[in-house]
Amino acid sequence: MFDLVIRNGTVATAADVFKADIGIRAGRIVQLGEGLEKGVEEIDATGRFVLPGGIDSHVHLSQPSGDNIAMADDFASGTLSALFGGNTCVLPFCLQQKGQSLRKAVQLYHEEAAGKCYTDVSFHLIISDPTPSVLGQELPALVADGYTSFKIFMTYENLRLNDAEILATMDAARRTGALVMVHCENEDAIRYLIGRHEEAGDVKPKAHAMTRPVAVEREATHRALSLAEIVDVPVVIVHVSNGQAINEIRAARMRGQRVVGETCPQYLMLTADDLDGMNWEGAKFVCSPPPRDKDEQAACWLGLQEGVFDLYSSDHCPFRYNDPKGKLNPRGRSSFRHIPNGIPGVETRLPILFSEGVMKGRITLPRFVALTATNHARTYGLERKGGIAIGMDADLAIWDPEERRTIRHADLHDGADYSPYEGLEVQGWPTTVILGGHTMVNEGQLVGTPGTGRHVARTRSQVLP
Ligand code: DUC
Ligand code: ZN
Ligand code: ZN
Repeated sequence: MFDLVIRNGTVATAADVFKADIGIRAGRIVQLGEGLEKGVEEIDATGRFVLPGGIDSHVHLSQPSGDNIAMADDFASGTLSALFGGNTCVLPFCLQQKGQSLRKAVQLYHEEAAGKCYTDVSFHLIISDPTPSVLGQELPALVADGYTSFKIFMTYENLRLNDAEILATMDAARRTGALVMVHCENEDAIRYLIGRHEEAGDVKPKAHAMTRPVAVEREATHRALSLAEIVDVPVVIVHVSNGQAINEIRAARMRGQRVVGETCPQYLMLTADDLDGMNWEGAKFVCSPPPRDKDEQAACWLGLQEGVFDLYSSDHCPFRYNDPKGKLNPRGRSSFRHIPNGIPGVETRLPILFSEGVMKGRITLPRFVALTATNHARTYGLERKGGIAIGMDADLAIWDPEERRTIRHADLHDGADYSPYEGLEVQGWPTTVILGGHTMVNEGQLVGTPGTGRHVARTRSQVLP
């Protein structure tokens, strides 16, 4: 007897598409085949696709974001939104504040997440203060405990590392077997351009994009890849927005480097012109790197098709728009510099790629699964996740490829008050979502409870030698 059987669906993995029933017991997939015997619970997936639950390996939840600014999602609303968007696991960041111990930061995030999650979660670290004790003692211990990846920044005054610090941090990753993710933008170049725009009195949201042009990202991408080559360590280049940065990744790979590229929906769907809205509405699209133009969108699509990108993540980093602690905070109303950086998107990530990618014939269904689940599991060491096979966790999303929706924030579940994709028409939506064998969303209705999702310790990245 199975706990749950999903019948008559079209199953897709990163390798194949096939018809099969799925038998689930004790939270795992235990049988694939035709005409499976009865389950305590049964789901008829006729006419539906059964896919591995989405894994979004780049989200920000409950992250401190500066004085009097509040992120719009905590672990409850953020993972609920992820769940309704077809995800069963998200990887948020655990931010080390300057002077703070990494271990302490991890503890605080665990306290913040406990009992609230609707999907599984697994923390990346953010290292902002790479002292000898952080790199020599705390990091190796945390990696051994399953926090096997961390992000570093080349921008933001209180987060950026200089080249010496980047080298030391990459070297620590090499020694401990952690995977480094790099935010590539040149802080000094941005500061210079901000000064020029402010002098000229240009402080509107669009100036955010103008002060972070492609060259800012290309230079930093080149430098990050060069430093990784010197240390001899693989890296993830996160949230890549344009063709020149893509070419840097291609060139590094041609030299034999191991590089994982990540892009996000905003670089496929938005442009810098979106930051130009009336009444400061452009603030809704302020994120870093900024959206570019149609040609750069095309370059990012090509990157997804040809394999420069292994990862497609949301970079969900939500702030409310009409809120004194959000985009329209008092200082944010006066200059682009003070508009909090980031946009929501954890719930719309998968429907956008399914509709614009699979339904429009740009990518195949197996490529969709690879980009949205399987590669995230392999890159970040999530065992038993990201696939449909015997022994894997029963983390599944059942998609109706016929369902047409117009994206409206009113229908989404995050804590923001807008969607950057308001009005976008999509075809295909995840209607039923299963986490560890528990039906969490059934035909669009929430049936699961908070706390069903747990923190998952990770093993070494498969990208590492
Ligand atoms: N980088 C991110 O990855 N997310 C939001 C803001 C940023 O700069
Ligand atoms: Zn970043
Ligand atoms: Zn991010």
